This record gives sequence, structure tokens and C-alpha cells, in this order.
Amino acid sequence: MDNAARPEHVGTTGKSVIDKKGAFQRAQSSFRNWVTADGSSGYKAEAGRYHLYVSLACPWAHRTLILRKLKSLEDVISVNVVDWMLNFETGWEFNEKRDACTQDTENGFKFLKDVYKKADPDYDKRVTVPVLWDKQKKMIVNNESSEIIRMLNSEFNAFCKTQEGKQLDLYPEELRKEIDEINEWIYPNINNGVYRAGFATSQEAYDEAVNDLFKALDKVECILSKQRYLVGPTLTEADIRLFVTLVRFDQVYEQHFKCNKKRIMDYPNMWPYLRDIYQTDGIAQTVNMEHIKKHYMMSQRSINPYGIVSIGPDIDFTEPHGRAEKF
Ligand SMILES: N[C@@H](CCC(=O)N[C@@H](CS)C(=O)NCC(=O)O)C(=O)O
Repeated sequence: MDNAARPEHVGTTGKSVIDKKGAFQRAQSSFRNWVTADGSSGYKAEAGRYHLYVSLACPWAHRTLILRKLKSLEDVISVNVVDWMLNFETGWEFNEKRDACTQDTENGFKFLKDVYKKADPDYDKRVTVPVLWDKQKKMIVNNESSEIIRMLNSEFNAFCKTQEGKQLDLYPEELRKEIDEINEWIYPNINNGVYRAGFATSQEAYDEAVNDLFKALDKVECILSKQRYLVGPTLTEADIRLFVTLVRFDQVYEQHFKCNKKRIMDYPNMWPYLRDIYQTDGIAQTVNMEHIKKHYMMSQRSINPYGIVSIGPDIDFTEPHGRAEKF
């Protein structure tokens, strides 16, 4: 398949596929080890030992940056940021000349695929961000964001810079069941749902994805009409996982992925909720709209052949949200 015809996120050697019905199926992550506070997993939580490779455009990587920030672990876990431009033949690349991008300070590589090759010379699957790298073992610990955020939430408490960071628990024991239940429908229908809509290559697959997406958004709207956050009065992991998709929605997914039945701005509860999370201390600094817009619209040429970055809409995430007073 040539580059123009192949939807992005379906690499030449990757395992994400477009199935017979034209539907996008995301590949499974490959490195699934865990960092633990006591080191029983072989990867002990330590200050300065671990490193994150991220893209500021990628919603999955964005979750890990938010956890690192909210847990005040910036001095404990270092970060490198790849170029927002993704060439689907060569994969993520380091290009420190671009604003807010860095070199690979750990391994000195030009391409992220070389980090994967260093961890596993036979690696032939998708090269994705985020990557949690162990500087001591010179090994990828984990490249699955849903697992990395759990580690950052609970295993590095001894090293959090602030008391708030140390005490913050976004996946508390008593809410785990509810958080898991919410993640279970938000992931396929919303987080991955926008990709399913955007990368569909048949009307049928698009219709199914976009209907699932807006049904799930209506369900979220209904929950948020009754309470401040997805599982009640406190911010949890479920909100962070939803936020990274909502914050990209009106600027990118609405037109780029044809998710245009409604904008988030059109939902009377979800729009203030999105601003509420955006205005939570530390979160705004993790949002880079330039990287987000340019990455999707300039890299994903199969759905935006001329790479033109669209203008709008004007959005003010800093407008007062009123949710604290309402609930
Ligand atoms: N399951 C992974 C998915 C990560 C993922 O799909 N990342 C995308 C960026 S949004 C990527 O790196 N794509 C590179 C490629 O497909 O070549 C996670 O949540 O960590």
C-alpha cells in the first residue's frame, strides 16, 4: 500500500489494521513491565531513573504528562518531546529545532524507532509514544499509557515534590470499580472512537464509529449535568483520560476526523467541565495546541492531502466554568 492510500497509524510493519469492513483497529502495546515502589517487579521507583518519550500532540502521551505534572514528578522523571511532524515511513523523530521539541537526551538517537530497537533488536511492531524508559537497565519498561499513568499515580509517592502531589490519588481503591467501568466505554467510543471515525475507509464503519461516539458523549453530558466530575465530586483518572480527547475535539477531531455532529462547546455541561479540568492547576501547561493541530493536519495526509491547518474555532479554555459553585 502506498503512503497516500494507507491511513496513518497503520504502519508498514505495525499491527494496527483496517479490517474488511473498513474499520480502524488499534494495535496492542508491546512492553508491559511495571515500576513498583518496592522494586519487586525488577523496576524500582527511584528519582532520576526513568524517562518519558512523548509527543505533545498525542492524546495517549498527554495523559502521562498530566500525571507527571499533577503528581509533581517533573524533577524525578525526565522527558523528551518528539517532533509533531510524523513521517509514517520513518516514524517519530527528534528535532530540537522545532518549538517545544527536544533531542533524545537519553540515547542520542534521531528516531524513536531506534530506542525500540535498543530495547529489543527484533522489534517489528508499531513505534508509538508514550514510552517509559529505564535509564539504569537501558530498557523500555512500558509503552502503554493506561499503565504508565497508574504507575505515576501510585508508585512514585516517595519522590513527589509537593504534599498535594504526594496525596493526590486519581485511582483510589474505593472508586476503582466505577473508574474502570467508565473507562471501559469511554475508551472505545470516545478516546479511540474519534480515530475510528477519522480513519474509517467505508461509510458503514464511519457511521458506526460516529454514532457510538455521539451516543457516548450524550451519556457523558448526562452524567456531568448531575455531578462535577465523571465519578462524583472529585477528579479521577477517568476525567484525565476523557480530557485529552475533549481538549482536541473542537480544534481537530470535529473537522479533521469528521466528528461534526456537535462540538464540545455545544454541550451545556461538558463545555464548562472541559474548562474546569483545563483550569486545574498544572494542566494548561501540558496542552500545546500548535503541536496538536499541526501534527494531525500536516502529518495525516491521507485524510488532509494538502496539509493545510484549519483556522478555528476560537476557543477560550480560561473562561470561568462555574462548576465548583454548581455542585
Ligand atoms: N496504546 C498506546 C497507543 C499509543 C499510540 O497509538 N500513539 C500514537 C500517537 S497518538 C503513535 O505513537 N503513533 C505512531 C505511529 O502510528 O506510527 C497507548 O495508549 O500508550
